[in-house]
Amino acid sequence: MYNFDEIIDRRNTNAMSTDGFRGYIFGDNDGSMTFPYKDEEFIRMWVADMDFATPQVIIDGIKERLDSKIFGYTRILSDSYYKAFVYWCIRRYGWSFERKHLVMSNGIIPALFEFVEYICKPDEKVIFLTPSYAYFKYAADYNHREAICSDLINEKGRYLIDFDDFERKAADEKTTLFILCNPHNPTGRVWTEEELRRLGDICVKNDLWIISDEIHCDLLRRDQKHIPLAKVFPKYDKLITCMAPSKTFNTAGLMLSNVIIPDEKLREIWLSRHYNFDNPLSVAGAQAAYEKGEPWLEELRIYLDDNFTFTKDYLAENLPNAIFEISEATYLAWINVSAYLDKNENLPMFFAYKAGVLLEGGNMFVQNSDCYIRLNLACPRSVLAEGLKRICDAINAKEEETSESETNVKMEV
Ligand code: LCS
Repeated sequence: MYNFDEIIDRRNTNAMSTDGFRGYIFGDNDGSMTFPYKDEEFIRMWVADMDFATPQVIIDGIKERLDSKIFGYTRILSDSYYKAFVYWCIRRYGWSFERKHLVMSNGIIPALFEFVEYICKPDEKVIFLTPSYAYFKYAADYNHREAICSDLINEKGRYLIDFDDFERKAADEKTTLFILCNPHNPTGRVWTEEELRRLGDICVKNDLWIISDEIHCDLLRRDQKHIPLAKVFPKYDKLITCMAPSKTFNTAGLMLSNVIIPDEKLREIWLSRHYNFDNPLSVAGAQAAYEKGEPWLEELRIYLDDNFTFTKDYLAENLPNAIFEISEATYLAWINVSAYLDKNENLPMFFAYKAGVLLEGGNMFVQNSDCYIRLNLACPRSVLAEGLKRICDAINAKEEETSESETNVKMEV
């Protein structure tokens, strides 16, 4: 019913994906870097938004709001947004929360930056699991709090939590905040109830605050089930949940995220210090998404599942020594290319120059991520096919070069 194969030109819309990659990936803020590809020739598999059209029901919701003609200061004051979102959570996750616990933010990242300041004293530390979405670390860095990493263990492509390591680090009395990515970016893990319970028990025992960043929770493979951490620990008030329509419905630019703060004191700090206004178009779009976006989402998930299968098959045939398991959640593929590329290789640079593909990888994910590339699969299949072909061709060409030069050296000897 929905056309996920449609190619939509995003240039001239100020899209990060098409026009912002130089600064974000390569730190090239004045556009002086040159590549063997024109900007429009790149296959873009980097920033975590989608190349699919936002569902029409959202666009219609925004249009309807446009018709009311005035866009003055706005804050979610009526019950209707809460109802739309809480019913979404009840339907999909069997979980609900009180209306007064819900506050809004112009994004989860700005909320993380604020929470680290509100929660941690200057000498206190923030812990998270690595590899990690780098902004977890930036939230600590920005506030001059120490970041503590607990490396996940990779068991043949499936990531597991090193509970002994996590427990030891959580027991440090200066560690006061755990930021959990549930489900996990970049590995794509959907944490099981048992894993969540073990993690949560360690936090409760050590009296840690927890932020459960659940921004990817709607984007699961179809055989998976998301469990909000707050559903497992309904009585633990030091647990903040973040969710958003932005990843789910491709509306990151509308900048509206849900933050659920059960603790009254922290909520009061938030309400007194946060800039508590919302964009009226974003509110209209988000409400329409939660009320009417589900059929679109279910079709999207089928398309994404197929993109993952396509990727798995393509890599098995063309890059057999890459280690890759289909992500349980997100539209992001996390691939180990250590059989082909050296740990000192700058991966985004290699693939931009040699393949004309924009991707993220290596130390962009804090640590425990050497030789990994992350591919955004939320694109039409024809684009995905071209991106994978270019990636595999670039690696295989490098392999041939290396073996040729090895043969030459042997012959010279
Ligand atoms: N939290 C996680 C775990 C994310 O992956 C992202 C976006 C955000 C928060 C951003 O939330 P916002 O402030 O937009 O509400 N992830 C991105 C990524 O991996 N690449 O580009 C964006």
